[in-house]
Amino acid sequence: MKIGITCYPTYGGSGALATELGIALARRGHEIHFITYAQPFRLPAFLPGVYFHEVDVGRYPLFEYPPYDLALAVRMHEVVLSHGLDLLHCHYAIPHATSAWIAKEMLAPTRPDIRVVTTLHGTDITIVGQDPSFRPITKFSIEKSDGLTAVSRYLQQETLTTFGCTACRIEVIPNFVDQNIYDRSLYTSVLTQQIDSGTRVLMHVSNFRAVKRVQDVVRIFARVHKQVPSVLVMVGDGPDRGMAEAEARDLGIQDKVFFLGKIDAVAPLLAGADLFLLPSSNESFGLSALEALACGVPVIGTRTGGIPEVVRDGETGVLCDVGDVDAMSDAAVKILLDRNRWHAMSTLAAADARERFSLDAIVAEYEAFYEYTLARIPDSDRPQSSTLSPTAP
Ligand code: GMT
Repeated sequence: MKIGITCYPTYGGSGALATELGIALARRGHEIHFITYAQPFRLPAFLPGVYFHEVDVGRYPLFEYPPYDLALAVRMHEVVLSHGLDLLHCHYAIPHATSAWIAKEMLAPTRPDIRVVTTLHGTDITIVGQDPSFRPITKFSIEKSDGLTAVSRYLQQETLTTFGCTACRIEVIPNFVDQNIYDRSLYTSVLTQQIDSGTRVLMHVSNFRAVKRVQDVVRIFARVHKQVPSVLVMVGDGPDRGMAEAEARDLGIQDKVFFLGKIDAVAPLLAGADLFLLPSSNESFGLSALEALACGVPVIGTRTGGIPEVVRDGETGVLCDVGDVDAMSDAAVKILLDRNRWHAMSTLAAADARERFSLDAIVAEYEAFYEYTLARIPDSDRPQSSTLSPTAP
């Protein structure tokens, strides 16, 4: 198949997943065209069968807000025609699914067979999609997609209930992890040069947005550090980094908290971690938690959204209520002080990630979903009342 993939190219779970999906599909013989405003951060310079088409918004003094969604639709239209794409796969509904719908309308006379698949990732439904400025267009765009997937059962249900599209068919295809990269045994910890062997490493990786509650990460660590010699490694950057740095200073632990900034390859870092902290207020899936589990790092997190579908509470990590910093730090201390329990959790975490979220199995699910979507009846033959597919494979 020839597939166009549109995602946010910057740091973030949806962009990471979309890029790794494209790379895996290319390895399986498909031709992949990334269509976005910058080279996706996890895409190496050149890979056979993978192409990158930059969306140039252009500048005009009248445009206080340059219309990226229109420029994207035009680029999608052009790439479909010039490369004969079969399908456009949009990751994150806004504005990608809207642009794809515009491109599809433009393509109707020449390529009525083009299909649009949209993967819902999280805040496109739970936050941005609920904003009154975007809600109607989010609902419209997802209903106009030929195929819809969500990364967790939680997100599937959330979409159905919050948008009230009870007839929508949304296939759950969970995120995956590449065990050839996320494997503790592949790396000698890059952290050991800086950290004593008896010191435990707690880690957090995110885009430091409000939903991640990065101050809670620092507060949990502060309590753990009082009882267990440890450091906190913070990977990533974003709007709340300053608040997290200030919290570390206020708590007098700034010399134990390392802010590393944005790092492309997190697996070598995760491989040196003892615990991963994810105290988010909501999380449709928690790809960073899955990457940690695959590296044998138990997760201390919140019992919210799709996290319980990824982390087995009590087995591969411990989940607590949002904001319950005491419970999360208590759980962390107990695991860190009991090496047998840590080893058991670490081993199970890696095995469970491998078994339930393997790249090969989940990429094959996407392939099957593409084939199913391409084989469906054309729009023109579809009954007016049914905007979305009744059943998927
Ligand atoms: O930054 C992103 O990539 C999107 C981001 C979001 O805010 O929607 O992440 C979402 O998609 C990831 C990949 O599917 C999930 O692992 C994250 O849980 C999800 N984030 C939230 O739901 C907050």
